[in-house]
Amino acid sequence: MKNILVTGGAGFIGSNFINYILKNRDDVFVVNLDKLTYAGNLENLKESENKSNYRFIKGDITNRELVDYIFQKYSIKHVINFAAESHVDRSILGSEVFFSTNVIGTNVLLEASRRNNIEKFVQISTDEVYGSLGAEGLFTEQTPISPNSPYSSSKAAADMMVLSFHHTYGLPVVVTRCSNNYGPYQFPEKLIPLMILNTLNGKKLPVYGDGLNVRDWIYVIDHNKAAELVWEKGKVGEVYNIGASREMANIDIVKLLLKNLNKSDDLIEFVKDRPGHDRRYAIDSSKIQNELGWKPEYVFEDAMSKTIEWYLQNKPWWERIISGQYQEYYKTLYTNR
Ligand code: NAD
Ligand code: TDX
Repeated sequence: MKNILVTGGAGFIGSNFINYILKNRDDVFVVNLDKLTYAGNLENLKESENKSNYRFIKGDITNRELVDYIFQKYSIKHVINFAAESHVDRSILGSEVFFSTNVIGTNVLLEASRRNNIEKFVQISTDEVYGSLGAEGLFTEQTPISPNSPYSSSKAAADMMVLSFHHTYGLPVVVTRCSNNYGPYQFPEKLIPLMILNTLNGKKLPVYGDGLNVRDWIYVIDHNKAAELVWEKGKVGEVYNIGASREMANIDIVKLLLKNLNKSDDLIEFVKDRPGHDRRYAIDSSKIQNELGWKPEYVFEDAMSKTIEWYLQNKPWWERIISGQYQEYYKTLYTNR
């Protein structure tokens, strides 16, 4: 059995990771440590919550005593750190919690990992640490770190710290830097679910600036399969970029969603730009493809249709987010046991 601590496993990517790994393998024991911030939703994990090789612990990765207790109680030998404050717009409104969770929290996990002789520490980072591209070029692992937002600078600081723990202490770490994800269970503050829900609710779709900022989109399961591979096969001390080579301007994503939902472009409203808005992200993922044999499996058009369909079929899931009821699910779940 591999005892893994998955942090932030009630968020979008972490919950998809846990559901995916528990469905596909029986050699893992997963402890999910999540603070259940506004972005954490235990309803994402309904298919996993009763499995015997899964435990949920509500708690903060900055809590040293709790983290130490978990490492010891569950003999943790692997850490996959998804926990983060993840929304750029929120980091612009207030950065403190981004540095607390993304930097201090990661430090707490690294120190506990060091004390407990772990076998692998996977830091789930982001392409945003590289800053912004012009019209040409791709981010490689050699691209200088040049973050532009409080969010991306907190993630960049964490990356540097994680790599330094390998250099200094020989801690077996790996860092992944993935592009923009889409799929089920994404919190409706991010572009794709926000635009789907606004369309379904007859609201305007706020496109920042000229709508020509470009993001490189990947289906969440492709990201999670890459993370699993990097965890098991990634060379310690290394960084792996993850991306599916599907660049799209924001306005084209929004128009695609409207077309799929049979609604007119009149719902689009151009609004004031995000301060410091990065213009373009695009990933060169040849390192993970050549060295670890990963490649994206999902075709963008199919996975995007599937994602839209998921939001259409799972209205109660997002209605409970809008009403705030999703935050009560934790109590229901744990008082019934
Ligand atoms: P998310 O905001 O949906 O989920 C984050 C989770 O972390 C939530 O469940 C939240 O409750 C938990 N959390 C926050 N602070 C915590 C703390 N102090 N202690 C314990 N748990 C805490 O984020 P996401 O989109 O799933 O992203 C997951 C990771 O992937 C992040 O590290 C993010 O930087 C990275 N990433 C995201 C994307 C993307 O497109 N969403 C792309 C590349 C990398
Ligand atoms: O209402 C909106 N209107 C709009 O035009 C929102 C929410 C976003 N946008 C634009 C801003 C970006 O150019 O859409 C693009 C995507 O925005 P987000 O969904 O906020 O994602 P982004 O800022 O690109 O960051 C995401 O990808 C990298 C994740 O939130 C990060 O956690 C990840 O590291």
